[in-house]
Amino acid sequence: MSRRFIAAACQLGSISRSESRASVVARMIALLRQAKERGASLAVFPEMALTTFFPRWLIADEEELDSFYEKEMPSNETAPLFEEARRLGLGFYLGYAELFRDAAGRKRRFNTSVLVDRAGRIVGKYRKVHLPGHAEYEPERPWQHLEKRYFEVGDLGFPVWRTMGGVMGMCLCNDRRWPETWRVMGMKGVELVMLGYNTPTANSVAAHEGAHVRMLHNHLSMQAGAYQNATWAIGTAKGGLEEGVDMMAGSCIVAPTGEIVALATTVGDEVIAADVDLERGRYIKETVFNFAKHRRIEHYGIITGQTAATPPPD
Ligand code: CDT
Repeated sequence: MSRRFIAAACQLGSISRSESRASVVARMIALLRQAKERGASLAVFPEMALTTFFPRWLIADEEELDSFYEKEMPSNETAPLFEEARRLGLGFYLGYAELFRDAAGRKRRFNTSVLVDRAGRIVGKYRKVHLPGHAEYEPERPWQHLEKRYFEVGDLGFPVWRTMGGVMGMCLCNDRRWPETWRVMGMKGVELVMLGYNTPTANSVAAHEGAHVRMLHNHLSMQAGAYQNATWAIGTAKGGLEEGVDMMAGSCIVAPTGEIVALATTVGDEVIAADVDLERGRYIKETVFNFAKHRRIEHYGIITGQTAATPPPD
């Protein structure tokens, strides 16, 4: 299978609370077709791509809460997306809220993404590890970020998959800010990391943090993660004014050199594409980030041994 192909980020504009899955899926199919016209064979959709970003609300009614989760993938509502991607010969990454009952009958909820190959088969699943926000309602916030309430911490680690010509990895939104996310996949030889995000343009608990700085952090995280692990990265946003909250767009495709090679210019539904050569990171993996040669694991134990930082006493 070719190690060089065109990949697309399929950014979505805002999704209202009342928008149906059918309507969102129709928008996504339109984006897939545009990606195909651009020559793409891989498309990356946002985190929780099928609904509005519901963790911004405290939702007390369980039936209503459950309505934001997918109980199967594909489902009747998402099957047309899978069918169209297969017809077009496009693999894709899709983020969604996952709900299932385990063997003990307990409801399990994860913030999940799947990787679908060009034949329409799900070849990989990832469940978000770094859940941002809080678990209890916080009245001082202009909007909530209740991911810690609505999801369990992912239980699948950071797997990679050899598929579609390369070593593919996934993560979700806040994961991109953590170097550990990238390095664990880097240690598995990842060549392309796909991720979707839902990020407000304002910091709800630190109003002084400007939108430009937040966009800088968005790109900085992906560019550093890509370069330091010599991998491609595709980050796809859900942007625009969604239920009164302005969501950052800025979807991008980052080369293993850390350079942004494609960047969204709108905050709405938009396809960006780039020529992805999976060989491009090889010289970095063999030189400056030749892990076998240069990593000094005898000094890294603290990274997995503790969570909080412990500065020396005054
Ligand atoms: N969805 C997601 O992970 N968003 C976060 C916003 C953090 S604000 C509590 C992000 O890191 O972009």
